[in-house]
Amino acid sequence: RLFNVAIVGATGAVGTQMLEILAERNFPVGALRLLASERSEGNFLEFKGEEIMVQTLTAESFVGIDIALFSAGGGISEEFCPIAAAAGAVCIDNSSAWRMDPEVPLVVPEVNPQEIARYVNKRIIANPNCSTIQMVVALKPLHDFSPIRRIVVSTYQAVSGTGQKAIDELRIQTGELLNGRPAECNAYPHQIAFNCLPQIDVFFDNGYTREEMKMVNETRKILGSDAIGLTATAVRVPVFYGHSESVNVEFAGRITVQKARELLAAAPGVELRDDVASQLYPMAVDAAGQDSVYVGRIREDESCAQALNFWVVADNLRKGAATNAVQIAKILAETYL
Ligand code: A2P
Ligand code: 11C
Repeated sequence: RLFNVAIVGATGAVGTQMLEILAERNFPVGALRLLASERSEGNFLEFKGEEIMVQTLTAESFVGIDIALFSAGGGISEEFCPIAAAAGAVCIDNSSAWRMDPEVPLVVPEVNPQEIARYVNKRIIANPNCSTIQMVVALKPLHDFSPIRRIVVSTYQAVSGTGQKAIDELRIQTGELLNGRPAECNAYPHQIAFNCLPQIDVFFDNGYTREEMKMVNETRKILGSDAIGLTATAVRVPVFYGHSESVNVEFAGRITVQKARELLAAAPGVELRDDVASQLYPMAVDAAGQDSVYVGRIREDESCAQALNFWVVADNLRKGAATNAVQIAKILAETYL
């Protein structure tokens, strides 16, 4: 059976990846509707060699649609997911709008695919934040072996997480600064080229950013445990594609480095890159364009008997967003629709 698919935000950094991944994975697409703002009306995007016209998103856009993939920001998802659901579509939403709604499943297929069944509540399935997805894919096999007590994570996040305008800004600022001209800042409050910004999204009253609190709350929901302690520092770095993370994790029992390597080597969606003798470890430049979550630099925390350190990297637009959404769509289509 073929499924009629809509992509909301089809022209964006994640939307274009969704289109590519649907084609790469040969998703059984019937009709394909590409939706964006009226600025893009009439532009064409390619799908499997065919040019498809982008249409303006309206309340009528979802008639006849089976699966709607959303990635046009939280405000659009908040307004249009219920409209799409009422029209009969199941929404897979990449924004943060619905993630913490108790009736909406928050799904990473390698971790909690069974949650997809709960799409029936609101006909919405939430795709987690990119930095959360790659971390939980790596944590899941370890957590199954010995439950996690506490996580301390620091992120090094690519500008593509912000969207196309930030990708352009890093490129332009780099060129301007190398040519001795001043950098103009629009996407971020400060220069991002040749810099690191310890701020991703807005600050809350507790001094943490929204990105940091997403990692805390989403990780607990996906792993199904409010007992996990978690603290995060999220940093934007001048990298185009691929988020990197330093993760320190304490377990209920000891996990040796060898055991962690064994568990991760066998885990779905994970590729182990851990051989310091040959300077092999995960890097953003290698993860870009790939769908795996890369793990390396696994070490026992010498200051804490039951804790490990590791480094985890993934393409934030692919496994962190579009690939995860298409994986959910595939399970939904094959099992539930
Ligand atoms: P458009 O290209 O027409 O502005 P990114 O994350 O790369 O910034 O992409 C955001 C995506 O969300 C784009 O596809 C953008 O379309 C889309 N978008 C932004 N605002 C709206 C809107 N009001 N209605 C529909 N789509 C929108
Ligand atoms: C970033 N993680 O890298 C963000 C982008 O909640 O889906 C994705 C925001 C989200 O800036």
